Amino acid sequence: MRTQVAIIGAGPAGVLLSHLLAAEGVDSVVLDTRSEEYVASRIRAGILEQSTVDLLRDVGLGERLGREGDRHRGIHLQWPGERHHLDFVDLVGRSVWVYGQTEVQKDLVDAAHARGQQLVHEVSDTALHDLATDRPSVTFTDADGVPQRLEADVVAGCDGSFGPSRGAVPEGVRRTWARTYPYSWLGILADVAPSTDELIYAWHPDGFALHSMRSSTVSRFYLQVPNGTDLADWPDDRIWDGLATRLGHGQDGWRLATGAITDRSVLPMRSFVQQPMRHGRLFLAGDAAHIVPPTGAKGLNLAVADVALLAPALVALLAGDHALADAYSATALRRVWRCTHFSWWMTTMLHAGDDPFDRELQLAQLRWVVSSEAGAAGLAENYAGLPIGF
Ligand code: FAS
Ligand code: PHB
Repeated sequence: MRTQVAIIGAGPAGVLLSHLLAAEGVDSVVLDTRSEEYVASRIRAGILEQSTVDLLRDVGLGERLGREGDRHRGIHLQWPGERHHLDFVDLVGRSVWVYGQTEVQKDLVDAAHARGQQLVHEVSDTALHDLATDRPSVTFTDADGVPQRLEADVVAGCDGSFGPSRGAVPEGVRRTWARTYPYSWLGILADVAPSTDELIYAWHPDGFALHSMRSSTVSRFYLQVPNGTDLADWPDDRIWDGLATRLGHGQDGWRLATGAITDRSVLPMRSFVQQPMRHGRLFLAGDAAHIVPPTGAKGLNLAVADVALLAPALVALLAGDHALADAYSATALRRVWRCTHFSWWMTTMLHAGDDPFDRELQLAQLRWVVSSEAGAAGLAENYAGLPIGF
């Protein structure tokens, strides 16, 4: 097999990259260990920032998003007895959209099928070769158990936090930073109309809670739980009681509606950055290069921003112009570290620990953010997203 760009990973980063390359006449093949159905079914991100929406619209992927996406002006920040709305449009002139990653993935894959994109699923034994040459390749075993070699001009590592690409950067070349937070998120999907117009991020002494949503009939909730939490210890009643307490059920007449829980999972909270995001003819994008705690709603949006930078860099490289490819890692990492900081800042501000001094600091920071236009604009600027290429 031969192509111009071998893409490892058929998640949002990999399939969006193939879409942007195809628009410029560059051929690619996308590989994934999982089935197309499995990748499409993963419940993950829910919020698209302005830059992501603008990009998807610009490249012909915005039609269903425009019909089914829900534009939000801002978010609510809450702590016991108080709830404050931050209006991003008033503060920084940018919005966010509620449109689940599963929907983005569906739109990407539908477009891939429509253009005849090669998506090779259920592969195994993926390995990267000769990355320091101009003839790299990827070997793998296909779904029929047949060993394959995909020769390419470039390899794009879009294989998430557990793929082989990040490890293909030699130890002496790569540098990594990692932080594991002392709590996780228990996330649920529920068949119940949202009890709020826009997302509620709630600080509470029992732990953080988030009221998000997927549509007018499906809500998405998260609860801060200890690391290693067993879902068996959280029956439905305990989940709803915890959400009601932390989100302020009964506060100023507000009520939390409950419903059938259709999906539940525990998500550890991690920050991770690897640099450089390029080694020879290997380029990393998305979770393959960085992980952020989801408190800032940055994971998916950062993957999109990487690919928006990488696609034109690869098109130019394949035409003989190396400038954008040589600048890719440094340019991408500026945004990666900005989003890594913001995600850390939102996470440490909103998740109560046991230390009473830290709790007072968190409440003081929340009071400042909701009462100071500068503080509110700082959150809005980061949450609603910086322009691509920041
Ligand atoms: P992805 O992980 O989506 O895709 C990588 C793909 O590579 C996968 O399909 C995988 O099967 C494939 N792959 C792995 N190893 C391979 C190999 N050896 N060979 C071939 N293919 C291989 N972000 C938010 O903003 N909000 C959230 O609420 C949120 N919740 C999340 C919950 C979970 C459980 C996880 C894991 C992530 C969550 N994220 C969230 C972050 C998430 O949305 C990611 O940022 C986003 O999926 C990144 O997209 P990709 O970089 O394409 O990586
Ligand atoms: C979600 O809806 O899944 C979601 C929303 C905002 C976040 C994290 C997750 O910060």
